Amino acid sequence: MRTENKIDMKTKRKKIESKILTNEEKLVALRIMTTTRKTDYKIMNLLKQGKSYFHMSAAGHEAIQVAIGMQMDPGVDWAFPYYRDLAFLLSIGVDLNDIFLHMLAKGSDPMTGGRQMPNHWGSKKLNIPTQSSPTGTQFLQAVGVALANRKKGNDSVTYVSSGEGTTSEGEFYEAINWASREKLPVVFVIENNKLAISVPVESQNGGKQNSVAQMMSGFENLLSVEVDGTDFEESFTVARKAFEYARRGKGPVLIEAHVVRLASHSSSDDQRKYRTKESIEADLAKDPIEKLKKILLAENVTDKKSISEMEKKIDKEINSAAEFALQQEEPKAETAERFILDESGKRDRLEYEKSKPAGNPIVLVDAINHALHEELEANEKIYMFGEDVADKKGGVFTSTKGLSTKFGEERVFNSPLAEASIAGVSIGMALTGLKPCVEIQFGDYIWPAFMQMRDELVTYRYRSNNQFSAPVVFRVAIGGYIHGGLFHSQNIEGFFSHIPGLLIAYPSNAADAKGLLKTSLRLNDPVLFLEHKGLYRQSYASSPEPDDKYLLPFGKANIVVEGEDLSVITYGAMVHESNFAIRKLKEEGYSIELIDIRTINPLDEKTIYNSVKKTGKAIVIHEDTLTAGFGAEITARITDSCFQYLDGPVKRVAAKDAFIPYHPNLEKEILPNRDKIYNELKELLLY
Ligand SMILES: Cc1ncc(C[n+]2csc(CCOP(=O)(O)OP(=O)(O)O)c2C)c(N)n1
Repeated sequence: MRTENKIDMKTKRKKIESKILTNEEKLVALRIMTTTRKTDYKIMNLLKQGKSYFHMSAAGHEAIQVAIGMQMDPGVDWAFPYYRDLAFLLSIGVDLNDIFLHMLAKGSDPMTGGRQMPNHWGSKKLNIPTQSSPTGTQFLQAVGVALANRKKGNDSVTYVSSGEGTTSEGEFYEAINWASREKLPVVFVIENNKLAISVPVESQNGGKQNSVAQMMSGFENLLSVEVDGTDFEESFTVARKAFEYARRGKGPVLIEAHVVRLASHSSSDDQRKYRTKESIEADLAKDPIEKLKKILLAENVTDKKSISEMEKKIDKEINSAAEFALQQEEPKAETAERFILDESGKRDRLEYEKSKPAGNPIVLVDAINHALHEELEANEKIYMFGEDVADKKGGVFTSTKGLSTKFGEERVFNSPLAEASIAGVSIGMALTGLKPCVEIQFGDYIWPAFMQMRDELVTYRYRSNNQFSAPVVFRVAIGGYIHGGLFHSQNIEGFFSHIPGLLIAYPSNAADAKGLLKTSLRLNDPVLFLEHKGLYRQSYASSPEPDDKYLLPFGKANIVVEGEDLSVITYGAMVHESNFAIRKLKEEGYSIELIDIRTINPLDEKTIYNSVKKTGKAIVIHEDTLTAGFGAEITARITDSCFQYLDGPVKRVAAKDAFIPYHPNLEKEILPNRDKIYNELKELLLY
């Protein structure tokens, strides 16, 4: 249902340009703030009646939120509000019905379809990517959105908010750093209520007088300001200046709005357990709604009777929105697994293997480089960034050589040395419809990006009920045998294979690498593309180059060698090590089938099972450590599906459960190799 909360945009723009806040705007603000407070009360009542399970209140934060909302151009600007931002949402036109549908987790909840807890806001039409729960991940995505909009030539500002506790997260600094380095129009608003659940700001923040704004004052281009966020007029003035600064292209803004927390942290919390009565009462005396009412009465902008009439009207609107939502259907159980991946069918519609790789022999790293050249040429939405990827270096392994020279540094550029930034910014860019392809220089250093990948990248489609998605391609150099221990040799697929919603490729040769990377760049899902450093220039991993149309499907294994006695299931560098062992055993009269799975998600179970049913024996081989490696998964599935065909135990060969040391004598002890594989194969053959 429509409310009168939203101010007419044309009027709003005109008024903002004039310097004076009008009485009409002040009354609209009071109305939205009151609607917010009363909505919070209503939801708390529904919770007490057992009709909802969770709630977080905006009480005490309303004034700054409405002041910000009034500067926004809804549907043009982008917003990453946080869980307390109900007043912000109402001020940019989110419908009360939608708020209640979301808070009651109904099937038609337009924000998450009942998939997330309440207070996880989102709106496709208002450019609000459905938020998640980790505090602080939103900052870098906001930077990514701002970067994408600048690259697209869109004149829009991105708003992002959090509480002051969240500014202790490293990604906050990374986001301010990136936004400042490129003068991006991002308005960061920190709603400082002096508490992060129970932790007071003094225990949180090392800035002068615990001020976030002062702490960040060293960044060039960043306009950093503090404001009494309980004072609507003051907040409006600061917010207007902030948006003007950002819209004029001067850079990002950080507003630290001092607010009060008038309720417990959430409905699961009781602040009386850790706050004094005096502190709670002191906050109540600063109630932003009471403050604004007092001013409007003193200025004769309104009177008590009109306020009371307004409140009654709001009560009616809220009750009718709640009633409407209560009558709607609950989410259907059969939808619980939908939208983990893209369901548009695009993956099936691509034309695969139209030709056979028949060009000049090419090494794996050059095949990757050529795939990137071809796809950047074919699709202007692709943007490529990471550490050292731009020329003249062109990547520490030269996989991106020549790309920035050919396509310009607008499309291929160096990121700051910060993996969470690479991930978060790429996700933000993808949310706007661009297709980022990013490089993580070494798999060993992907971990700062892990939160963004596990909780953000892969959950966007699911958590927004298919409204937003982030189909970023992460190229990552991984693997040992290159004198890189301890920290340039890790395999990471075991960790990532556990994540739903992430496609994973791990090619073993140049042609597969080119075909799979080109496919990755055309899919609507996020992809982890693993590149083995030891294979980059290895002659036995080279192959005739496929042409520019060549796409390889995910989920199609390659039978490298056909055989009858035993099935070897492997991928990456182990395809070659296994093949050396298999050739030796062939000379001894054994016939062994070698399967390169090529992609970890999806896994081509059919090819594996057909092979095992034929040979009756299976061994799974990978370079990653043994315990909970991906081999354990393949082994379990074979046991599950082929048990009656097996003539022996399903065996595994993998790295020892250790770190990968530097010296070759030590490394050899830990990693699998052709000799170890030979011995294991022989043992299983003789079983
Ligand atoms: C990364 C992460 N760590 C911990 C939490 C649990 N958590 C949720 S809200 C919160 C406090 C946030 O405080 P602040 O940023 O000051 O915002 P406020 O709730 O006070 O508005 C915590 C610790 C979380 N959601 N995400």
